Amino acid sequence: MMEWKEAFGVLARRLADAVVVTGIGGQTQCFFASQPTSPTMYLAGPMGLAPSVGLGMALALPHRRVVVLEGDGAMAMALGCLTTIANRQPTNYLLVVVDNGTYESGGRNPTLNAGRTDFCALARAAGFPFTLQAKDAAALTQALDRALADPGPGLLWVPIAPQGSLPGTSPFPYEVRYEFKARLKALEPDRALP
Ligand SMILES: Cc1ncc(C[n+]2csc(CCOP(=O)(O)OP(=O)(O)O)c2C)c(N)n1
Ligand SMILES: [Mg+2]
Repeated sequence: MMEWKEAFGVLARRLADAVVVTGIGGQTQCFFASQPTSPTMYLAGPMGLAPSVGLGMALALPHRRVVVLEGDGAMAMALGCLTTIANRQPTNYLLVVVDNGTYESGGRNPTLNAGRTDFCALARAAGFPFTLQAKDAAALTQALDRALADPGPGLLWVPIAPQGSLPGTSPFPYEVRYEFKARLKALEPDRALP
């Protein structure tokens, strides 16, 4: 099974031109630790919000790929958002579900759905036009190439090994906004940002 460093290393490299939203827990910590250069909205606080925050970004920035990294536990907590995303059909939207089978950052208990939920089938049933699964680094690279080119919304399911221990550092929330804006401005110097 893929280790988090491998999976998040591929994600950080491949998502340089995308706008990224990370869900609380392993996603925010592991992506931050992988030193991405993308404009990234690192979320903290309630679980389950990242896919919906990403939907708003995708609708506001239709010319740019928006990629959401969400954990299996948080995804299971807010499954209804799949139907809203499918209903709006943002072609620039990709939802990556990082599935370590645990609430790693919440005490390492197994997720309520561990090993039994097919996230791709859920997304297809909700109305996502494509879904992919990647179990190793080569498959993840290939899947991202396709997912960043094909019209979405897409869902990419990435099973990884439980981290055992997380990097432990998240960016300060008030810094996230300024850094996000600065990086987006660097990608799009001519665009007026609010
Ligand atoms: C609504 C809500 N319930 C509980 C928590 C506490 N909590 C923070 S992260 C987390 C686990 C998240 O699990 P998952 O989405 O699978 O991410 P992982 O940490 O495994 O990468 C929990 C229980 C929270 N932040 N919000
Ligand atoms: Mg998890």
